[in-house]
Amino acid sequence: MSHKKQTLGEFIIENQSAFKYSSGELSSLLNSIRLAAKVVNHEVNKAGLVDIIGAAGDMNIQGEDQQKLDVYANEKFIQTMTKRNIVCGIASEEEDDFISINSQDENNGNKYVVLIDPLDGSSNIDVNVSVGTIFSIYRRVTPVGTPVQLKDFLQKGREQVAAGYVVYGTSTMIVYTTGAGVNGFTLNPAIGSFYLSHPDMTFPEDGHIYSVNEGNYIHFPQGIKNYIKYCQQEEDDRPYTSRYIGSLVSDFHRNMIKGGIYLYPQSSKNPKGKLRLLYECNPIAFLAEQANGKASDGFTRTLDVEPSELHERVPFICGSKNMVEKAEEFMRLAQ
Ligand code: AHM
Ligand code: MG
Repeated sequence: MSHKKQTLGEFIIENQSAFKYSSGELSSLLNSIRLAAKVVNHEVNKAGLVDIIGAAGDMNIQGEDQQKLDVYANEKFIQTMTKRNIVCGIASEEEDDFISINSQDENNGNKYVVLIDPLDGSSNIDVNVSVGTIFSIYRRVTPVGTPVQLKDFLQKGREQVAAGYVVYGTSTMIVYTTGAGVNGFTLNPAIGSFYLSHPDMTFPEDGHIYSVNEGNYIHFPQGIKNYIKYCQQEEDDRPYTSRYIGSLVSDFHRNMIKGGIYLYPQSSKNPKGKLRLLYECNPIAFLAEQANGKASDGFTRTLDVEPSELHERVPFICGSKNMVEKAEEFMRLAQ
């Protein structure tokens, strides 16, 4: 028996009324992300074929090599979102400062700001491993019709109205939340449409996978070292399985489906961790909580952290609720 699958476009429209501000603007914004995702997907898929991979020669603000596809994805998402009159500002992991849109136009009624990591895990591109796009959407806090300000972007993660990611994997998927659960849509490349393939995604409460860059082990805080040893112990349902792609979106996606924990802690090398609060941790934490999982820095809920700068980094622990709570317990005990 076959039945018609719902497309992402249909799903966005049907669920528009459940959104608390109940306007078509957020739907239109999600649709523009859907469109840019398809364009970027097309380019990512060709990465091995055309001369588009490799460092573009620029350094981003974090001092890392930018890959050409990062630049491409950054441009595509910014262009696509700017074209519709919904977004008043965009901050990107690849841009030093935020971009103000239509700031000279007093009649500009745009209410939303978007923070985006256009191509996360891009060091994986030249070895044909999955990468992702992560996005986070807020209502601006300054008056509509005025130029957007830094404080519109420096909101706590719990103020997000929507967040999601695109994973360019064996299949390309968009997974997002508007605060009413998490749904996943898979691209049918033959038709060019995303179909609802993973309705109501939830983390199993417990899991057997831990994802961490163990090469940094000696630099980790004692609580994390103890938790990793706990994962490896032969007791009860342990040892757990270690799985680390080094691409946050892919590691998170797998853990949400199978049950697991992702850790990028602070270390003596990176005292604040590596991941960015606004572009990576907050959107992923919002998705995690909406999927019955948890996210923290080991002590504080990620969504409650007060941001102080655009490119701020934080330690990040995220995944199945019981596993995150166990890791937090180890952090407390080692204090
Ligand atoms: P990026 O935004 O520069 O791509 O860095 C973020 C990525 C995450 O996707 C991934 O989980 C992490 O960096 C991997 O870092 P490491 O190689 O230090 O383990
Ligand atoms: Mg990133």
